[in-house]
Amino acid sequence: MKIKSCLACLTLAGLAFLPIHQAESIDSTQYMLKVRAKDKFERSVVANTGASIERVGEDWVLAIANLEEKNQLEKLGWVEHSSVLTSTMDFPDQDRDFHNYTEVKAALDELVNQYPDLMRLGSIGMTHQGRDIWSLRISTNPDFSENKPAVLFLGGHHAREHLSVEVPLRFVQWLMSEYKKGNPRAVRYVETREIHLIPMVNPDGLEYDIEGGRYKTWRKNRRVNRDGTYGVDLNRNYGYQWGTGGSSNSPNSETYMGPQAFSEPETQAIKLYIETHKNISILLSFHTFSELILYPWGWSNGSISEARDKAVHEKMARKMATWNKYTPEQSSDLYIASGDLTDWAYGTQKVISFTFELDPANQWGSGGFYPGQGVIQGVVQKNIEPCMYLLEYADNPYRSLDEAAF
Ligand code: 0X9
Ligand code: ZN
Repeated sequence: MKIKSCLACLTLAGLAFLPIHQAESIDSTQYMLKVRAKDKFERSVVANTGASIERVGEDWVLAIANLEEKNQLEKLGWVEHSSVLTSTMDFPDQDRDFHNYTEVKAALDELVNQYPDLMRLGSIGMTHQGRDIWSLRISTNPDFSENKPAVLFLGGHHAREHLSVEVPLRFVQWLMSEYKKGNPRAVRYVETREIHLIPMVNPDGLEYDIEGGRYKTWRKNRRVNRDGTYGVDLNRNYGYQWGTGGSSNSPNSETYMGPQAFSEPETQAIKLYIETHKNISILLSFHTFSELILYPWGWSNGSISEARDKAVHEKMARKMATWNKYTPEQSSDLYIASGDLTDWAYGTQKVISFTFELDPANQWGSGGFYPGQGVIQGVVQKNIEPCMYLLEYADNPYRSLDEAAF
């Protein structure tokens, strides 16, 4: 303790004698900037500040800059987004078992390294702040999609719902470790199914939620809205019955639907992914919390009109609830909300679609969005069988029905 504070004194004393410009240059903060620059001339202006251009878009660039370079670009009025580029965005120490953005990528890389013949990792799009949205596809024939029944598991639409990232990621890790051990079911699913994982749909929001080592209860992404507020609710931005209820057109709102359907790079990426992987027959989108299994519709109190589709959602939800003990119900029984992923995926692509609201059941005493890392293992465990069940029926979800009734 004493030595540390003495060192601090010495450092401070030393700084006091540094010439001003040297003292300033000690600030090593780097910023990731999205800068408006429409052509090579404007890009050269950006480059001339000393900032490094990392990516070039149609009328913008992503650049990494120090404080001085950032100030210069801000004076020009060209900076659209700015965020501190730091590796210290991390969970508070007592929650370090949760995966931040970098750790999710490392976990996915690790899976690919372990099973290079079974996995393909790719970026399906880039967020407002320039983060890649990662997808992992597991298949014994990973270079040729569409030839096997597929299930898509997604997490992290909402920034503060950190368990929703852990469960799909750790389910896939568990499945692969069972595969390696020779568990016959795991082997069968890896060999006969395609398993798609997009564990963190909203990395900008998630990193913001944990920035500074203190949770912010952030929900949306990090779009800079027209009124200077931040964020669109990604689960209100999908383009099926968009904006018809249970969402807000006020940018400052927690459930802001966005300026138009699919205005956000994150929802566009998921849309394109599902549209281009026609073999996805079932999807499961993880959220927290309330311990529910939800299925369409969410935009309307009316139920799915196609009798077999209604029955298959109800049946599968009820069955999955026997394992995790969550409550199965139609989304709109919770509340009406339009523009969510599952309504769009079923409504336009006919994908059998579920939302899980993971643990805890309620806010009081159990931590709500922040239940602590101690619950991770148990929540993953109780959701393994529901995930396995979806893999089982991916070839033909209607197999789960007592067809005699139809
Ligand atoms: O409101 C949501 O997007 C989900 N709940 S959360 O607490 N995780 O935000 C529920 C989505 C269910 N869909 C509808 N009710 N439409
Ligand atoms: Zn959510």
